[in-house]
Amino acid sequence: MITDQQMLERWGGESLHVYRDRAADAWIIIAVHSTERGPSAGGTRMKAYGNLQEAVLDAMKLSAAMTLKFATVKMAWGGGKTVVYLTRELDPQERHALLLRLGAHIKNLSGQYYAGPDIGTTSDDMDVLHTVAAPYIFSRTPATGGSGSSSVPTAYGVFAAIRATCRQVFGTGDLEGKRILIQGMGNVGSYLSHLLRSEGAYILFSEMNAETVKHFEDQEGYELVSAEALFDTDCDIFSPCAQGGILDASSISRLKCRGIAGAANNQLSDPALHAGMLKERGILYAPDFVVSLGGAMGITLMEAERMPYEEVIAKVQMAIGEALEGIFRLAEKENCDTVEAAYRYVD
Ligand code: PPY
Repeated sequence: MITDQQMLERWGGESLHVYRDRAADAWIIIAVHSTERGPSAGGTRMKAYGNLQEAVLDAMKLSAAMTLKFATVKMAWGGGKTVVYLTRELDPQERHALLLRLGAHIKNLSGQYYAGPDIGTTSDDMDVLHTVAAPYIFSRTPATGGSGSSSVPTAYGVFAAIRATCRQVFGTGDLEGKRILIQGMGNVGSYLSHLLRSEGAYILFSEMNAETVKHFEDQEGYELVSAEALFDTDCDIFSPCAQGGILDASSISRLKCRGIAGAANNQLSDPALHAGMLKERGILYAPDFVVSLGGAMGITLMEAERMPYEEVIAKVQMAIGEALEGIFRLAEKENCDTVEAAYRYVD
């Protein structure tokens, strides 16, 4: 058992705000990891957790990942994240009222933290938050002047990361005939699959939602991989684009891929330990906080810097490709795993 003090010290963040929301039987956690480079920013995750500790830990880990994302591309932002831990189903009015109360908490932080959407929230929810927490809300709907979902810049970033990973593993970034296994065909996974296919890649996918499975099997002709077979399937690149924490000693021992590059946050259960295991198995791991930073970069460039969309997409791909190239080179030179190399690269 580690103490709360040890937990907070290991996290290394600045402030952790935990609010009890009695009306919705929910907990709101806002983790401000760093404001050293600039205000903190990060999405709003709304979902059920097993208990409060799990929810708080998730907010802490996700906010730390945001700091790394912005630092990798030297942007003047820091890491923050909101977790709304739901303990029961809410009807639409209750959910709306909860969002307004969350907005008041964000407003109270006076610009230390800027929010956007994440798992469980949408641009429509950002419109609601904006009514009470302007100007600290990103990714509103285009109808109200926002940049909408960040899934497309995120997908372009993952696409660039897969190319950079292939270049390192196979000596060429040519994706023709490469077998890419995507876990999770949500907004990012599905957009990514189209980018990859247009370059001649062969797409395998795993997905929980039956309707989505049917669409991608029947309409797109992708190869379905069952959840049980996910880690045992032969592929060139495995791209986790669903939940975090999927890579541990057991799954890593089964993998039959040459590289990993996906959008999910915090893919390694224990980054220091599991990055080493992947290295030993000869699997090139593109650190998730680099692969997935296209969303954060896209949102802040479009909304805070008003950069045109096409320029943002080009910049996201360039920045992620360059960062991974630098990280892979550093890992080779220092004979360390890629997560360690990424921390050194960011420093
Ligand atoms: C993420 O990349 O995980 C994010 O949360 C993206 C983001 C960045 C800035 C504001 C809101 C969301």
